[in-house]
Amino acid sequence: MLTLYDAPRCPYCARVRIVLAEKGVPYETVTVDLAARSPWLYEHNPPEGRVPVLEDDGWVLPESAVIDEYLEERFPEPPLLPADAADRAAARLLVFRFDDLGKPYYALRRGEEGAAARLETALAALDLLLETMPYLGGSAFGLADAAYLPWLLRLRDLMGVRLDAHSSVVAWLERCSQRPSIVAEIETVASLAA
Ligand SMILES: N[C@@H](CCC(=O)N[C@@H](CS)C(=O)NCC(=O)O)C(=O)O
Repeated sequence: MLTLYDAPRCPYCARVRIVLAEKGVPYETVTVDLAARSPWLYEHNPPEGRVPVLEDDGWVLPESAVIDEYLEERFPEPPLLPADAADRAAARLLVFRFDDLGKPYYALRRGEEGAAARLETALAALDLLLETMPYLGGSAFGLADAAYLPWLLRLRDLMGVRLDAHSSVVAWLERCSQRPSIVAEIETVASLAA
């Protein structure tokens, strides 16, 4: 049995929740209070004791991007990486370079000067990419989409960032929002705002 050490408000956890839902894998959730984390978490994901952490029959794995790759290999159906090697590499490159969006996102949250402009640049780059393909993973929804969507949902629904200037990003969000895995995340984000 899989156990996910999870925090609803954590977008990195959301990456893993989306992949588990897409693959229809049953799992147990341990909801972590980020303000009062257990010694177990610090022991298994040192030094910061961060979530998400996945436990698979006693074997423990941290880091959302690595967990998602593990889930892809452990539960190959439905595939969330493209069949073609170059396309797979392109999807992985996007996940690897997530901080191009993540850094301005967290800078904006901290209220840093210039962060909004840097975020716009990152969104414009995503928009350009999504002009050429329906999903960040290429022709089908995949790990790269799961890796970015949680932040886009939080920008739109919690931080009030207008995405209208990036029409391909908006269309992609709408496309992804048809999926039960993303509907569940939209509900989770709404519950955070409440
Ligand atoms: N690189 C990690 C980042 C995980 C992360 O930053 N999780 C946050 C919650 S969103 C956390 O546990 N923060 C607690 C802390 O840093 O002390 C991943 O991709 O899993």
